[in-house]
Amino acid sequence: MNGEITFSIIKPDAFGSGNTGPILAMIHEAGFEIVALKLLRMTREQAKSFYAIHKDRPFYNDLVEFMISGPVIVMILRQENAVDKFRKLIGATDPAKAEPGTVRKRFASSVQMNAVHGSDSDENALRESNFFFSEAERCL
Ligand code: FUP
Repeated sequence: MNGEITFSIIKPDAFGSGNTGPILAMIHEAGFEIVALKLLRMTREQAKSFYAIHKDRPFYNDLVEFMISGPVIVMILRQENAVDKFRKLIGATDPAKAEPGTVRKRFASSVQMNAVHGSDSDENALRESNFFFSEAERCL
């Protein structure tokens, strides 16, 4: 995975706790450039479709309800090897297993309320970016 973009969400828990500023600062300090960003509240249909890959998992319905429980910030970020570098910055899905200094270690409270999303492949980075942003909304 050595593409230049990744897609991220600051989830309702982190946005609602006022942690957007510190998280954006960590993203900036890690060398990412913001290519696109917006604040929105996902519809249930959007959240279901975004997480469709998990639709048969037992946590799917709760995850969808959580993701629509408040506003989120969606963004496209750029840096060399963006996907891998961003996954390293955010840490493990479960904050109890996340490395010290990662976003999830600092701001996540559970596997579900884990503060941020980061794409897991170049292919998904593209798919997820296209899900929320038109070409005209990107400052490439
Ligand atoms: P990640 O790629 O780190 O976001 O993690 P996954 O793709 O494994 O999971 C996607 C999302 O599902 C996670 F952000 C949180 C949620 N999830 C749960 O709510 N419960 C679980 O047991 C596993 C994942």
